[in-house]
Amino acid sequence: MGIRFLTSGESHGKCLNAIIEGLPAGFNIDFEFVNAELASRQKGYGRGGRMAIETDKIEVLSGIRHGKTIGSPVCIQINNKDFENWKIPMSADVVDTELYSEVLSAKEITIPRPGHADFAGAHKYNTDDIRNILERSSARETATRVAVGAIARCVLSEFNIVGEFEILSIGGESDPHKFNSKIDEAKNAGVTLGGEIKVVYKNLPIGLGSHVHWDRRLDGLIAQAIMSIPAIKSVEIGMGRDVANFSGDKVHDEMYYNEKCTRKTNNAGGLEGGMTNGEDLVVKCAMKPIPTMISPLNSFDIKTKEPKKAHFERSDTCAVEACGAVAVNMVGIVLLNAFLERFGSDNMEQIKINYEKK
Ligand code: EPS
Repeated sequence: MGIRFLTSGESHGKCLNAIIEGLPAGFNIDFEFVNAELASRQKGYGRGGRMAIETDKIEVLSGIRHGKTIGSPVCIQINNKDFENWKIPMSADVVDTELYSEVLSAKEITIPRPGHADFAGAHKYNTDDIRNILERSSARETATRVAVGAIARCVLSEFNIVGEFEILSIGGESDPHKFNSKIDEAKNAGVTLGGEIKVVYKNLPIGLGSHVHWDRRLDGLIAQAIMSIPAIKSVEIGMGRDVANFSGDKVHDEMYYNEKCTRKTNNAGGLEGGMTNGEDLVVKCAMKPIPTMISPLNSFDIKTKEPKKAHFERSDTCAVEACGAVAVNMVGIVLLNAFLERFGSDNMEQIKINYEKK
């Protein structure tokens, strides 16, 4: 069995947490690496004011002794520094609604943003205060996923498996030198921009995942993990949707034997039959523009039903770079699970023995 994890926390609550179960005993967690990944999620031109407030870092609450895992569930925490400014509106305790009526009504939201979880979430959870939905649907939650993914990658790195991401385009512009001016233009217009991201993992052993069952196919598992990232609207493996436009001889990667299997192309993106084939894993995804905009779209008040402009709250003009950091770490979680399924054990020594026999 691989790892499973749950996250908790609201965007402006006290903290974000994750409990990770199933990590093998006896590997070092590289805290510097984990915190560097968290910092990478905070970066990028076009991020809003919140990132100037936060310095995301993990605090380990359990499951690690002297820097090493011991097989226990690992509980981590990332504090929200901004909570200082939200103590009353985000209080877990009952608050005096008369005394604090001004601050509470200032934080109440009744106009959903098209493209966000606001409308469906308020309906589903039976509330007319969209704050209850926004706080958890905020992409701030992805900080915990980055931390979990970075911990997963500490195991993978012991086997030389490394991942990275690259931004392919922002707002339709694919020249990196023009990204910042594109973002400036959007910011001046009060709108937001999405973009395309590529994630690549190297040195994967052959045969992670399986062809035998739908829910063991690695491409399916990767697609689920990527699509679960807020604002992602599509995911592609290797050549992606272009496979529909060429004949088979232009799509499949011819094979040669030269001490090992080699290929001139990697259109399959490292996956055949739902399994790694020894080539680099290549995953691409598209992020939509963030729905929270200074120039808001038409919407309506869910209490009064009157037409109104959508709610605006501090936001980012562009968070594609942050999304890249989330994507590379989400793929890391899926790969660790596939790796543990193939070579797994409760402890690192045994995993290394199993791996050597591969
Ligand atoms: C985010 C924190 C949020 C936003 C962004 C992502 O901070 P705040 O809401 O305090 O400004 O910057 O989230 C959204 C725009 C969104 O719609 O969810 C973060 O840490 O990534």
